Amino acid sequence: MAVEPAVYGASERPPRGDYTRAGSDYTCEQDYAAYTEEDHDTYRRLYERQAALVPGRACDEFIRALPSLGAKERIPHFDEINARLRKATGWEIVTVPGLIPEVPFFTLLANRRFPVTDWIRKPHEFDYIVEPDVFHDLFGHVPLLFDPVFADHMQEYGKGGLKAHGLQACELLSRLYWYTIEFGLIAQDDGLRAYGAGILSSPGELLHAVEGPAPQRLPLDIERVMRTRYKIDSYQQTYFVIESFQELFDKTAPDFTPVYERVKALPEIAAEAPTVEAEPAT
Ligand code: HBI
Ligand code: FE
Repeated sequence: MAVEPAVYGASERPPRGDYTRAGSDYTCEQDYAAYTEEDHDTYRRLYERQAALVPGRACDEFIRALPSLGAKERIPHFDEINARLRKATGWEIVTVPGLIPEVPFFTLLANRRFPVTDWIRKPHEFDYIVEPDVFHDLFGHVPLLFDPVFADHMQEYGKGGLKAHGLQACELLSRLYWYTIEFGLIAQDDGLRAYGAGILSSPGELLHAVEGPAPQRLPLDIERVMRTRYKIDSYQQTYFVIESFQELFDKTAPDFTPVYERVKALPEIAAEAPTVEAEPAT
């Protein structure tokens, strides 16, 4: 059954990927035969570059689980990753043609199924790509699904997404996703580390986020995050830092219904807003 591609953020372009392959839940088969030698070479080069940068910059849980992705010199078969992932945390990855709408996306997460795009960027897009491809989805997101606490958090996020949809609060919840699962930082014993997939799959953003002088790094505050807009076409100027995945799990466990009501009544904060907001004159 053919389905409509998702509309992502403010982007006006139609997403790439062949959505005629997708079933009603937006999943399809990994089209392994469609990969060319150039595609495998792109994956190998992306993996090699990024694997060299993650020591000392990615969180311990990520570093430990990275080998579980398997093949580095070619695009892995998702089935092979699933044999290990199911055993570790009961999660599995499923193939999607690209970005999918919020409700099917949240439904997959709520069922411990993580959607992974199967196509890979072209060589001229090696350094920058707007939409997630198989390298971002696998290298960025899948290692942490091997961590039990993070894995449970992702499922709760999916359930929360379905609830937020009914409350017209998906935009607020997607900011939480953005500033944690995509661009989150974690303070570990030996220093600041990245756990967000958007950081971990980008060489430039990894250096900028973890050790760059420019961005502001704030402790995770759910309401502050939900008020903060984000930019999809530049490095982040604001990151939110957690102390542990348990903190992330605990802070996102409460019912957000009253939080959404409070946040909707408050002004938005720009992506680059300074930490200290101007005090009203008294
Ligand atoms: N679809 N394949 C895919 N991957 C995503 O990360 C994704 C998506 N659809 C919606 C979506 N993310 C966002 O709405 C998140 O903010 C929840
Ligand atoms: Fe992502």
